[in-house]
Amino acid sequence: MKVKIIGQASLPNIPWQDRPAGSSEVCWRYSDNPVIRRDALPNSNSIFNSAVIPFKGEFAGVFRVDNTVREMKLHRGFSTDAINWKIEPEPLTFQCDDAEIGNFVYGYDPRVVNIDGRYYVQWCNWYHGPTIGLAWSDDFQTFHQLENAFLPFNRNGVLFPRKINGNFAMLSRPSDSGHTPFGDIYYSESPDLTYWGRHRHVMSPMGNSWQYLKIGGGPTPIETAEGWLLIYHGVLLSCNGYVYSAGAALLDREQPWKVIGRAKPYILNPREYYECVGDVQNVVFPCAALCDADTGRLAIYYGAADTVVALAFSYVDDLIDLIKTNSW
Ligand code: BMA
Repeated sequence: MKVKIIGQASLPNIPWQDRPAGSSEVCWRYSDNPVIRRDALPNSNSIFNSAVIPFKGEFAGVFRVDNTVREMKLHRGFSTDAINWKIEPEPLTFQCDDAEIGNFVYGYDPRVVNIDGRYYVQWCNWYHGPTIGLAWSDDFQTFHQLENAFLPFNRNGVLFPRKINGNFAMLSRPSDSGHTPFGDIYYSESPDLTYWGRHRHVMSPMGNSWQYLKIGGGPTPIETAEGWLLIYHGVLLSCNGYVYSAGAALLDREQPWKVIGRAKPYILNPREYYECVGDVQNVVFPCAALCDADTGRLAIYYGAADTVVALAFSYVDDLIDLIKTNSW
């Protein structure tokens, strides 16, 4: 391993398969995808765009479950190997001091991060429109909901795993109330997770590419000596609708709104059957990545076709090499 990974623990039990012989792909898929099927719960229509995290030597996660009423809920789950998951049939509930904020209408696309030993969930939360919901838990049992980070309309809230400039830091993607046909990634800071400011522009879509229409942050950024490794999604509009792919970028460690590099090719795009066929065709949507600091192995969890959760592997070194050698 060449690049030093910072602030991540050893994760010897990270799920892993070697890159298939003869493959030159920067990301390669788990051979038994999808890892979570759409009917993993008795009343699930689909389970996708979900977040997992190391927890007490094993793994925990927050899952997007759209039920057979087509309500969008968040469910907690646990796993010993991060591949076989026990997802709780009942949706997650949040303790909240403010009944208006705690009135859960819908939630989707969760991310989970550990900051100083506390778990924080970020999700797209309805409050007169989609915005960024936040909650914390010390034990994955009781979840305390905080104020929404921003006004509607916003999606893809992604906290950094440590404070930056003494503040909590988050990426987000201001949007509109519908299937937003635009979108840049922004950066914001907060001293207390209630009041957000120091808003900075991070990056815009890139014309004439897989991400020309809109982009949004994905898994929790991974700190390396070279910068924050950000995996994100990007969208193009074809004559057959939106196509969601994933890419990689490197952001400055202390000023993450400064982009050091941005790989030109996507790292993952919809091409397997379960990515191309489902409730929404042609979607790969990463929301979490496990990382082993010793080897640089990455296990990337992504929603496929808005229907199932799939898993792909890569190396931190390989993504950073790609960013450095083939960048915009
Ligand atoms: C986005 C979000 C995601 C979804 C994607 C593709 O706007 O709603 O949850 O995966 O569209 O439908």
